[in-house]
Amino acid sequence: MNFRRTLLAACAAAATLGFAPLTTSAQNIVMKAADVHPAGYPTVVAVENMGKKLDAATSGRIKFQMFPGSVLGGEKEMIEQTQFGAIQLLRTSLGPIGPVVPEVNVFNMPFVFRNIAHMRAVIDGPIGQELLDKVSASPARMVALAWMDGGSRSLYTKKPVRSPADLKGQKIRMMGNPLFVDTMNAMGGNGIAMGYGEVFTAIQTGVIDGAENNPPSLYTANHFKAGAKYFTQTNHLIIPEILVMSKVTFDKLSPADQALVKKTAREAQLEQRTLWDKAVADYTTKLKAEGVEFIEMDSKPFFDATAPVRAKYGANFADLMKRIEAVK
Ligand code: GTR
Repeated sequence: MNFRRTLLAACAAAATLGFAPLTTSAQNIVMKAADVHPAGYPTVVAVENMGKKLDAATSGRIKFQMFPGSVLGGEKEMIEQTQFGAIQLLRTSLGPIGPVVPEVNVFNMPFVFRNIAHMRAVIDGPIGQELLDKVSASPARMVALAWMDGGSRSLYTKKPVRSPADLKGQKIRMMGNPLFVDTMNAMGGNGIAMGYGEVFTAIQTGVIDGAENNPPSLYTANHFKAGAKYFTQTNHLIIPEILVMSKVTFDKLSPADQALVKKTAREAQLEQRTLWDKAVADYTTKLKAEGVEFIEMDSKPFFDATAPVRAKYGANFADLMKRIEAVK
């Protein structure tokens, strides 16, 4: 084996084991791409396809190696790893980005979007680009490449919930961001910040009474099997997902490769949307078949109850919120 082949083999082994990205003198890069969701999930598939496109367009100089299913940690830990370059590409909810880049919290507020179509119009337009740019310009050492769809989040609990009063005394898991804990407290429950990977056992053991998420997450994370059988369609949070690259990695790319990464990321944004719509429909059917009861109710009392949260956190975003509202 000559030196170059030995080096390549060593780098490939290191990449497989989850060490630094494979970088050779010829600038070949294998980027570790990470996601909390399992293989086959819309975000995972869209990022894998983006990797295939980059591989083809660069004759193999840039490749992705996907680490799905939280194998590299929870989102909080993966955001940290992305910041110092141990993970090169991360698809995460915008929720846990909020504590790192507070400017994005405008999208993390309860009922800030009227519906999914409104959220999509906002992220596809200038405001969406402005927020991506804010992440990239922040000291967080991440380059924001694209948005993805995380649908809308609703409550799932062991006992049925139809109104804020039904949430009294119920401990509900929220993503790690004080804004979400405040949201749940305003909605009538007790918000408990916890990592996604801990939710199943916490529901099963009664540490919490429920959580909130979209149907694909409820199904693939098996939380309904832990006892959360009532899905109350509050749609209280419509939080876009975000695709970020470690700035350490991005800065090493040539301007042409950077442009290619941005272009393919944007294509992944649109591809994921189609996969997402199908996943929501499919997993809703599957959840119903598993006996999960979907409760439709008037979400206005939850909207009204969360007004103080929008007032508190929205104070920093008054103009932006008006612009978001004006988007048709
Ligand atoms: C999902 C989202 C994940 C993660 C998870 C959670 O909807 O896609 O990125 O944030 O929710 O609740 O932690």
